[in-house]
Amino acid sequence: MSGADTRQAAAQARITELRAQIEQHNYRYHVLDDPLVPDAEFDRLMRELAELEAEHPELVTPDSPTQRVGGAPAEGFEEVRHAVPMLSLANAFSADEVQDFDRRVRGGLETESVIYAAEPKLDGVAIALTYENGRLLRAATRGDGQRGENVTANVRTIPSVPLRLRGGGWPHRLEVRGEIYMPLAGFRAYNETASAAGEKTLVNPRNAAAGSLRQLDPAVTASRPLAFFAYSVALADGLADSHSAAMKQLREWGLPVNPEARTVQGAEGCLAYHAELQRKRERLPYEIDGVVYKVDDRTQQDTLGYVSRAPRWALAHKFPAQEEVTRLVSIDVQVGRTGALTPVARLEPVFVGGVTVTNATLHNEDEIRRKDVRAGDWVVVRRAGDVIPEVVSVILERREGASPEFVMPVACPVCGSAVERIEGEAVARCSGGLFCPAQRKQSIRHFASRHAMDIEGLGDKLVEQLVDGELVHSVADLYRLGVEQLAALERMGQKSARNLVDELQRSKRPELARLLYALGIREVGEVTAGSLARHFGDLEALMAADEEALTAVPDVGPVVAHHVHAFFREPHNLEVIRALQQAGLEWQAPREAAGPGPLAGQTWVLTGALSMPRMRARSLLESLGAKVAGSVSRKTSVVLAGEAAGSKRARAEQLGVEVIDEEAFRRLLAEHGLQAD
Ligand code: 9MJ
Repeated sequence: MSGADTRQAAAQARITELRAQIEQHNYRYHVLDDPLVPDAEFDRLMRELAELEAEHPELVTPDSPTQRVGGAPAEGFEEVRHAVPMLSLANAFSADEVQDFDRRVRGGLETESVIYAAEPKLDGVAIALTYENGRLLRAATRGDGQRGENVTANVRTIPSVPLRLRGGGWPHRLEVRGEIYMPLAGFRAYNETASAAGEKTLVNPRNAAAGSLRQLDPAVTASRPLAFFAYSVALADGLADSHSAAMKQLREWGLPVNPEARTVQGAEGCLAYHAELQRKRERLPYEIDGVVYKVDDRTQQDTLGYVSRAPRWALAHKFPAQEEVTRLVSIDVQVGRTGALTPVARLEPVFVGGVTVTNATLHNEDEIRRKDVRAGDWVVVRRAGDVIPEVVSVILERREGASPEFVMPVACPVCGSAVERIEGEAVARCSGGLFCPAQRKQSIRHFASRHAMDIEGLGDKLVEQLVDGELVHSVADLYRLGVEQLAALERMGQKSARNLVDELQRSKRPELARLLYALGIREVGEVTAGSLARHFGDLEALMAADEEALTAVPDVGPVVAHHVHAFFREPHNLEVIRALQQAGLEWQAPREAAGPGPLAGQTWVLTGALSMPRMRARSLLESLGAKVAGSVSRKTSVVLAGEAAGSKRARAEQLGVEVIDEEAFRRLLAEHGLQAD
């Protein structure tokens, strides 16, 4: 063999090895969600392969991982006829409809109970992938179900779509169907970069996926963060005798399958799954608009067959829509705890996100301008999960004669004080401070709230009466309220008055961090309150600190330092603190100041979805003396793994680091007298 031949043979061997390694890493990352190596190592392998292929262009093959983006922009998309039509799904919106479906299925099969495969319903673009001898040959959109478009060049750029199947035993021709979608993190990151560069942003993840696939230049598609989940197999006689087994097989061949998929029994199992996914919805890394149930057994599917263009054996059970259209009656202005004026849309009642909504936030004046929202407009209202409903956009086509533009009032609508808007800030504020009854009411509500002083029984209506009736001017006055005084108020009886006075008594020994949070200092949330309490140990030291001393506290920057400093220079605030002391409040020094916490010396890592905010888990751990780190190493003491924990959990298990779930974490907190919620 000549020297050149030997070099080429060596290059070929290394190329084969690199491709296999890269494919393995892709599989671990996209299918198993459990990467073996850091991104940098993966990038290094890709670079080495690209360099070798550049030196030996004759060794490049179309299914090499370097060849995802290829060719010049196309003129248009060629039409593709689907050998097996791509069907749509029948929809259901209620439990009754799901029960009807199950009844029809059982009737059709003459059986008592049916096993269903249940999976999330992604809202993206349906796609058919054809593999021939394990190689991706073609990708086609659904189109009208009979004919779609050939978007192979674009789909090849999606990293989670394998160009070659893993393992073996696949049929000569395999057609896999599934959904192309844009994960939320990618959608947000893309928009952040685009908007910083002054480029057009993507409207929502669904449109983004559809628009990205319809690009004539595959390089543009490649720049969009798309992903793929497989959810059915066409043309696969004898592949597997159930849907769930077919999905398992696809996963082994390297196709990503949704990890939330389950098999369930009967309508009851379906409905429980629906409820579970609805709870999980906000924590999933992609948008879903419902769940899909499919009769799992293939023979049973064939028995049931099809009606018009949908299978009788499948049902899409949609979640309540998160966006609806209604009429905006008027725009009011609400005053918050810190005096922030928030424009609020009063709406004609509309059922959205599972509840009737009559008010939605418009955020601030600039947002109203940007969206050009006017009284009388038809607007799109969004309510997602527990998030406050908001006005997303105006349907300008439906505007009949425009109302005047909204202007922020120059005087506070509640107390009449001047409204100020600092240059460069989006928020306008009432300058009335605690003179303003609205600010007073909100600060009392905040003081009593669960994560602050946790005073039960001090609801909105009661606070309203206390402030309007001049019984309470500041939070300190709460501690002077007597049972008889409270019992005389509307909707209060002796018993609830007594309970509230007891609650107030009980709240007189708060931890310093809770009290700091309860005082409602601007920009001081629970975590910052915890840091301040630990750093200074007592209130007097904190009150005496200058801005420089404050910025020495972990997590405290100049803005927070400024607000904290200003708060303790305001005579009214000092008066309230003295009055609280006179009323008998004694705050407790933070645990660390009293000695090292029970978890001192431990390093914890949080991963996966927890039912409490991450920050809360973190501050609870810190209050017990633990440190919280971002990545798992041999030095990690414990990994707290929430739902859908992925690579960090795997790494911990690999290193033999203790992994606990949320339930165990809550038990540990309880042992140390802490409550998570
Ligand atoms: C979505 N969109 O997530 C199906 N789908 O099955 C799932 N769509 C489907 N299955 C047969 N999970 C036709 C459509």
